[in-house]
Amino acid sequence: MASGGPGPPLGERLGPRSCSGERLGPRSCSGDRLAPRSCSGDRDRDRDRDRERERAGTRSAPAPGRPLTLEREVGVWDTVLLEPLTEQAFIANLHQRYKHDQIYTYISQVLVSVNPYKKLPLYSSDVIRAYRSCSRFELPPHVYAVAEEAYRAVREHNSDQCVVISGESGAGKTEASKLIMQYVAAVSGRAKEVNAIKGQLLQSNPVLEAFGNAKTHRNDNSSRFGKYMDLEFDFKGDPIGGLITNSDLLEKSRVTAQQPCERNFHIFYQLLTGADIQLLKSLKLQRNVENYDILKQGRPLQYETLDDKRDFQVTRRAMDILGLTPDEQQAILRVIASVLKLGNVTFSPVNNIDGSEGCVVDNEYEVLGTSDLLLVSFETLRSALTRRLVTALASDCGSSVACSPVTLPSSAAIYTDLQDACELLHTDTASLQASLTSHTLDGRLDAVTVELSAAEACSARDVLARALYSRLFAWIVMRINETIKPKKHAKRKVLGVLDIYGFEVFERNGFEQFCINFCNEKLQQIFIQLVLREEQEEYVREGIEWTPVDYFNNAVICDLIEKTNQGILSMLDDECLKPGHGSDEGFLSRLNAACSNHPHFSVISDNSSPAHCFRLKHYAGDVTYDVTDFVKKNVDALSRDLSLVMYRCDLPLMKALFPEGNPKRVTLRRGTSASAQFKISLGALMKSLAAKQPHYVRCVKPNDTKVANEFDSDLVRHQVRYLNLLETVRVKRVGFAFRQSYESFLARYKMLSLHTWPSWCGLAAEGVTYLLRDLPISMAEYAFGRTKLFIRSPETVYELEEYRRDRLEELATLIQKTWRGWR
Ligand code: AOV
Ligand code: MG
Repeated sequence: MASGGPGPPLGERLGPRSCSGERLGPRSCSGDRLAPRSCSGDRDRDRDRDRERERAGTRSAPAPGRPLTLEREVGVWDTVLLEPLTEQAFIANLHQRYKHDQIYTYISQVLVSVNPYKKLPLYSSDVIRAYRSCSRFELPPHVYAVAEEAYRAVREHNSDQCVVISGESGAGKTEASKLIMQYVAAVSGRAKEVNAIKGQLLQSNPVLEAFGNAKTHRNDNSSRFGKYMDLEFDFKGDPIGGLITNSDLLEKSRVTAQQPCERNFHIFYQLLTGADIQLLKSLKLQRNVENYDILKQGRPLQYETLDDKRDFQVTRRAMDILGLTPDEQQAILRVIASVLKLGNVTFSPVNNIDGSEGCVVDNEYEVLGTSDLLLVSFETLRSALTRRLVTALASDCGSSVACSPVTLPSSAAIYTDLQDACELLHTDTASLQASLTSHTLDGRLDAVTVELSAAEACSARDVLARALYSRLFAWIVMRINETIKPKKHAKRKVLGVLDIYGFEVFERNGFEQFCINFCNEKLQQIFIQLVLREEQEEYVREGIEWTPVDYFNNAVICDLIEKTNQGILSMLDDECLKPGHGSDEGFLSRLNAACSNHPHFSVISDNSSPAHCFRLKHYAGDVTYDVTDFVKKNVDALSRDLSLVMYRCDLPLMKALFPEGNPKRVTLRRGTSASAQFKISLGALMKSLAAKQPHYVRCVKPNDTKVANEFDSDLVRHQVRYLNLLETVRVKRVGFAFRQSYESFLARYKMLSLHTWPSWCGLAAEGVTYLLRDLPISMAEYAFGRTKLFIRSPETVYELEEYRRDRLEELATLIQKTWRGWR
């Protein structure tokens, strides 16, 4: 196949386009239109001058109204132009720019963002205006430019887009995703109805952060769920609604356990600190955070960077804007309060009559003693007390002292957390107490009740608390979706924004880190597939001259984790299917036996780590996982008894949270395991991303201490390596910005040449050759593949679009004139 020529020297080229090859939006900064064959020579010269200045680290004069902060750029904006291209030079360039608060740098269409850990004057409405009116390469790199490009493609080319934001925990993904949403909200339509929709889309963030974010070691506002949000637009480019996919990816184990220096989800602290006394009273809560076991495992409980009191007001306001009624909000807070209360319930072992170990809810200890004293059965007394029917007891008591008010426990003394939880959920204490301390085993013919040990009851309590919280979170997402879903049934296009929890390594890494890091492996895989692999494969397929770029493909790690029947997740599920759900030790020995020879798996046999661990060599580094509780967390099964009790609660919300508790829907089938559900959700997410044209933001964390103005080169080097940034530069600097089949190209631009206008009857590739010859575009700018035309720089595409627009205007004027002449 013919090639468009050898191409300009590397330093002369502007970064090419993202991976999938769809069109990029045109428009010049000044708004001037260019006629074909007229001033393109001047434009080329201007562009070359700009590129020269850019390489030297200076810029052309800012456009009128362009904010001063954008003027003095340092280093190289687009590392495709970096010479020499070495890892050291790449990092030095990021560092130099970071020192001058220039946190954004391009690798062609990929944006690299270094977390500044301080407020920068980069996000004003002036800056938004500047990016609104200029094309990507006319202003310094910015997350707004990525947002603009994606939004423009939705609006002008009617194609679905997504922005994939990745990077490790604390690197700035969530902030970037919010900036993208803010940008789109600022530049899209302003009609009253549209503004209301935009308000709701933006207000979903504070609610989701309150319920889905928490303070961790690495980030004081760490997302503990994977969020993918589709913003939906009508044909004019006005937002008409959205859809949030939460994909069962909430780190629900945090509800009942947190590591030192970490906290539970923000909403708990917000509620206790920010609610007024009446609200607290109605929820049976006290203000003191210390009173709740599930909130005080991590310590300290308050942090300067978090203003729980203020944030509670923000959350409440956002819920109002999202149309959650006062009753719905009260129900949500009742569930939150019930989780807090449930977390305080403890159990003590007792011996059952048959000698086996059972347990009682701790306060019942007192009841047990009292029942002896009153010569009344424990069950009768407990049932009377929990139903507050103390006076009705008298007739049942065998002891004459029973009627004495001194010996009868006052209702205050037996006022337990369990009872509070039940009152909050509108259920009776006896049923919940029974289903926490015993378990019904369903045989084919009859059911047997088995008493649980104190440890088993604690576990049932935790499973219930996690189920309450995670199902509430899913319900809130569903409820927000109900509000933001497009009201019109018009044809719509979407811009998706993916902000998922980042890769993390702690001193102790459990099931949660394993899931989070697997999720990041999958995201890395999508990046590799679309940016590094497919792009290169396409050049080979199309016969374009090409020097392959090597990179590490993490598919091997994804396989190790998710391969059907042989992957780590399958082995975990197999272990959980064993009678009694198997054990962590059983799971580890399966793993060690099956994976010991895998290059990314290490059996831990030395003394450096505990024996119940295995190590994975992830794309982003080695992580040692402790298998303790893997099995339990994977099963995470809520007993049928608890589901039934929850479904029967009189709080209407509970029917929606525990539909499987409906006696009519009772099934003996095992539920899907946590890891299997996670895998399914991830698969769906990846499929949805792959169906859209992606834009990438790669976030980099400059230091581990979360402070401004500190650039730890070693830490950055590590991220540059695993994010494949240098490989991306290599692929992009010899690549092409744009590719399109000859047929589509001809259909769009045929009016630009008299050879092809109004129609072309020959081979499409031939028509394109004539068309390009008639345009003032350098041959070095394009190459002919087998089925597609490849164009090197986005600017050429912008120019083509401008030519097309001018030509269409000319044709429209001509038609009008002719029409008038006829009349
Ligand atoms: P993450 O989303 O990548 O971590 P965040 O977006 O929450 O990280 O950023 C962490 C913190 O860094 C924020 O709370 C801000 O204080 C600061 N930050 C990030 N980006 C900017 C910016 N552009 N300007 C100013 N400060 C910023 V995690 O959710 O933990 O993976 O699971
Ligand atoms: Mg985040």
